[in-house]
This record gives sequence, C-alpha cells and structure tokens, in this order.
Amino acid sequence: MATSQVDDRAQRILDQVTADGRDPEKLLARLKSFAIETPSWGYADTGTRFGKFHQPAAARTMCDKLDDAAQVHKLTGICPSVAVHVLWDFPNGPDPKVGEYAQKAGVRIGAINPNVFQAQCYKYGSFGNRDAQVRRKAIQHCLDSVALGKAVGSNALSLWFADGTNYPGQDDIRSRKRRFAEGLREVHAAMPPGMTMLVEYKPFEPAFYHTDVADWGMAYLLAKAAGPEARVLVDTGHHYLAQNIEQIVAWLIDENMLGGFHFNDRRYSDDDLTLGSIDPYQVFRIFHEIVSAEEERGQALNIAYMVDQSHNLKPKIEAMIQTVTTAHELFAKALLVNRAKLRDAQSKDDVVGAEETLRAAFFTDTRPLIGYVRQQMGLEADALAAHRASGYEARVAQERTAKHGSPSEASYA
Ligand code: AFD
Ligand code: MN
Ligand code: MN
Repeated sequence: MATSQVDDRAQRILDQVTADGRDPEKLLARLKSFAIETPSWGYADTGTRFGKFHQPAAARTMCDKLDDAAQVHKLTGICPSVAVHVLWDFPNGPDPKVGEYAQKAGVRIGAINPNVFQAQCYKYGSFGNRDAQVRRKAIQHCLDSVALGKAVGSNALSLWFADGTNYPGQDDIRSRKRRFAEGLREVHAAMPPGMTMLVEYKPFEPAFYHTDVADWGMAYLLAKAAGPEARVLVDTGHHYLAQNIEQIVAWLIDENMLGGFHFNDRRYSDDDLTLGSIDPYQVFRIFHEIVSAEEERGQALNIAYMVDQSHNLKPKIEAMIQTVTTAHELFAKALLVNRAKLRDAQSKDDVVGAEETLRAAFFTDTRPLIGYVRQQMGLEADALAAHRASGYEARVAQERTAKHGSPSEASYA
C-alpha cells in the first residue's frame, strides 16, 4: 500500500473523528498503545485429537518460540509479551536464560499458564480430584508456577482446568466446587504483590458431562473465593453458540472482575481459529463494551488482551499476524463509535439510529488507519506482506530442519 494512499484513507477517518468533535491524536495514541500478548504454544506444532500436521518452520524450542513471537512484534508493534505454558516451555523448571533470551529477542514473558491437565494422575481431575494427594500435586505445581512467574517478572497467573466428569454420578459436583475454592485460595495467598490470578472458564471438553469451571458465573464465584487479586478470563471460544459474550463482558467490567481475554474464533466449539475469521462483528461488540466503559471512567481498564490459538493448517506466524492485526483493526472500529450520537439515539428510543452508530463504525475500513499507525511507529503498513517478503519462514524452516531433523510424518494411529 503506497504511503500517500494509506495517508489519504487514514486521513479521511481522522477527519471524520474531528468532525464528530473528538481528538484524532488521542485515537492514534490509543492505537499505538494497544497491546496483545501472543502464546508460546501458538508457534509450535500442535494438532487436534485426530492428529498433528507438522510444519517445517514450526518452533521446536523455547528460543524458537520467542524468536517467532519477536518476529510478530517486530512487524506489528503491538505484541511485546509472550504467554508461557509451564510444562511445555520450562520442562526442567525455572530457567533465567529464558527471560534473558526473551529480552535479547525484543519481547518479555507474560502470563504463566500452569498445566494440570496432562499428567496421568489428573485422569479424574486436579483441584477437583477427590484424592487429596492429587489435589496437593496440582496445587504445588501452581505454587511452583507462581514462583516461576516471580522469577521471570510475570504479573499474571492464568489458570485453566480441564476438570470435570464424563458421566452422571461420577463425582459430587458440590464437593468439587469446594475443593476448587480451597485450592485457589491457597495459590492466591502465595502470589506476590502485583500478580493477578486469571480464572478461565470453558463449558465442556475434555470433560463431557460437567466441567467444574464451566461458565463465567462459576469463574466469578471462584475468583471471589480465591482473593482480591483474582479475576475472570474470557476465552472467546469458550461459549455455547448462542451466548451473548459482550453481555458477559459488560457485567464483568461493571463488577471490576474482567481480568482478560484469550482471543480466537470458532464456528462450532473451541476451534481456536484466527480471531474474526468467522464473526468479527462479535469481537467489535466486545471491544465496544470495553471502550464505552473506558470513556465513561476516563481511564483504560486493566485488561490482559491475550491470544489463545494454535493452528494446524495456517503457517503459525501468518496466523498470529492475522489475529493480532484483526484485533487492532476491530479495536480501532470500536474507538470510532460516536458514543454521544449513540447515547442521544438511545435517549429517544431511536432503535435504528442507535444501531446505525455501531454499524457506521463497524463498516469503516480501519486497515488504512492501522497501516498509518504502523508507519508512524516506523513499521511497514502491511505486516503480513512484510513477513512474507522477509523470507523469515523459509529461513527458520531450513535452520530448524537442519538442527532437529524434519518433523515426523503425521500419521493416524
Ligand atoms: C486450551 C484450553 C484453554 C487453555 C489453553 C491453553 O481450551 O483455552 O487456555 O488450552 O492452556 O485451548
Ligand atoms: Mn484459553
Ligand atoms: Mn480453549
């Protein structure tokens, strides 16, 4: 995209903001300070329960993951931190070299994700397990994760539990609820000042009869039971198809209990597709609730914007650039909503007029504006094109294959 074209189209959007009586410089500043964390696991080969399809350029080591995350940050300017998964990224426990490598690469460690869902002992659950010894092991792993977070300077402990049951009668639901409250309280008490506990919910999978932390209400109650630094984490893929996610977000904001997001998209279930690939309007409405509250309060909310995706088919880094760029573009659209006009229409029960203020913002093409913001940050306007032109993927595919051998052919058992 030629600079002048980007400027003209971006300029028209900024002129409209001025015409609406708002400050375009404030809008640009907000877009430059937008930050979204990428997950280490989004750069490595993963798969579905039906198999893994390997990519030669996929990250093989923690340093590869940090290099790939740094590439996304270098091109988009909005991804300074990387969420880590404790057992996958620190198999031998805390490693100060990881923090140093991250810094050298130009990123920092973000949320710490303990893993209490893969070890054999967690077959019947972790915090919810009826066996106190298994619960102890899970709690200890989370305490170790808190210590790891302290060591790498992380300020977020991001908890997702696969716990639940597959059949009616398998275990007592109320007892499991109490076990969770007890375990979370102990972990919360061990957190250093400044660390936030994020309690993530998910309606089902891998448990198929009941999941212990299945919806926002359960996560809210458990976060409240855990302590004052616990909040709810909303994974956009963790809702039944008809659920109004922006309503959940609005309620959590109003209760000061919205800790953050795991952004992804889905057609059917927890598909972890790239953000906005299926329903961008829903993500816009979520950002609209956030920006509305921020404008009312006159300050940014302290919300952790994080990605949770790991794809089989798309090249990993291209998928990540798509997701974070879409988040940036949709956030820009939410900033464009003329809320004075919206409130005026609402005050008159002008249903169409109110809706049209949202539609006007949503249908504004903000790609030129994001391109202009990137150029102001000294970056290429089109991050995906810049990545494709960089030869990064071919280079790391060659280096990683030379170093580790080609990934084994995906095969069905
Ligand atoms: C899976 C879970 C959940 C969790 C993520 C990382 O569904 O979203 O946050 O793995 O552990 O996607
Ligand atoms: Mn998640
Ligand atoms: Mn998920």
